[in-house]
Amino acid sequence: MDAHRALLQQNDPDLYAALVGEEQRQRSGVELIPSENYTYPEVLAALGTVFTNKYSEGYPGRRYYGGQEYTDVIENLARNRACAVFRSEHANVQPLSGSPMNQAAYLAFLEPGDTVLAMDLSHGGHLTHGAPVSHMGRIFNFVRYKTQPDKEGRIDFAEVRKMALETKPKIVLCGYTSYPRDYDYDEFKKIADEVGALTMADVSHIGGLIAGDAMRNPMDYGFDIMTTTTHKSLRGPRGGMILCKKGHAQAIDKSVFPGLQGGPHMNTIAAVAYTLKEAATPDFKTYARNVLANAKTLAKTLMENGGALVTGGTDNHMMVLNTVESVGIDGKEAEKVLDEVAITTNKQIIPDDPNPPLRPSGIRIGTPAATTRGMGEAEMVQLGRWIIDTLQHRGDAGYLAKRRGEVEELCRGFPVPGI
Ligand code: DSN
Repeated sequence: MDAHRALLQQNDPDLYAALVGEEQRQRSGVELIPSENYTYPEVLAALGTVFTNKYSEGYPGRRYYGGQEYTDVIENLARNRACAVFRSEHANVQPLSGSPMNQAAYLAFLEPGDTVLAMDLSHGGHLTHGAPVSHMGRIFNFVRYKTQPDKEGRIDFAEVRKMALETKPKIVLCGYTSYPRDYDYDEFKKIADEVGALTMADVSHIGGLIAGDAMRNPMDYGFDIMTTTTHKSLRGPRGGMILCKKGHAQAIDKSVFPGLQGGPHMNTIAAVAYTLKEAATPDFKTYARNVLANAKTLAKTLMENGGALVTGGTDNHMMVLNTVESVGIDGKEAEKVLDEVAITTNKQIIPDDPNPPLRPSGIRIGTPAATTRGMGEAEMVQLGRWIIDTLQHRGDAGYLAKRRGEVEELCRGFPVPGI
């Protein structure tokens, strides 16, 4: 690695300077974007291996190019470990990332115009769950269920069932990027069974928390398909995977390749295999539990200090702070003020947000990355107070500079793995 870095430094100083700057940024600030994490040094090593040189269209034992004796080894390791960690009958580890992963899953079972029942974007769903601006939203007929403000932001399953009976979806889809609660997968399964639909869960955000047995696993509830990215709470390289029942294996594999993608990124698959080895350890279970404990403490501290959280708290790794209600500024401004003190969050729409997506009413905050650094509940109390206090002191340059110093001082006590 050191020799490779030295070459980069020598042969492309501009690129190298940006790399060093990014390392310094990641080390000196607190990463609270819920979908981000710090991966293992071994993953960084695997990503930089000669597996990046290899074309491997097809699957182990059935490739279109020669020279696959080692790529087959790593893809089988990744597939077998994924099945064990997620208690799944089949795994496809080739999706390049989250969007192609979900596209391949839909295209395995749907014809253009078919209906999918999915969660509304502003209520926590994802762009690839049929938002009108996504290509999937143009090809398939997505019908969107919402959370209920008068039920503390939870899903109203009577309403989901009514929509399913009316629209007869081929897939009932659950999964979220900004819903701070767990799901009742049994309820989704019952509704899907009643209308003869497949069940699909996109657990990208909580894949690591499921792997670490800290949250419910849709596969335990008889779900047909489960998708997850590999770089969020799972702490792996940027990628995606599809888990499914054996009966769907052929359709899923054909849909990923040759249906949607060409050559898989074998260096990423090597890194995924390593990630899943880590995910099966007792240490990873402790990590997953700590992510949730940290989120609960951070949420409680924010609320005790005047923060208004969507749904009034969290059951997972993230929370959505309504900044308009809490401190009278929109999420864009809040994100920027926190950036100034080296606390990284992201602006976030809230359910039925009256404001536009680039100037929404809140920010999203999560604990996977800070927990990877070893931060615990004491640090969460500190960060929760600092977040509200900083937002209240926006515009006070002296205050912000002092706070940035305090955040950087805190970070020095918690090294980033791999840097
Ligand atoms: N961009 C991811 C997130 O932040 O949740 C989802 O695609």
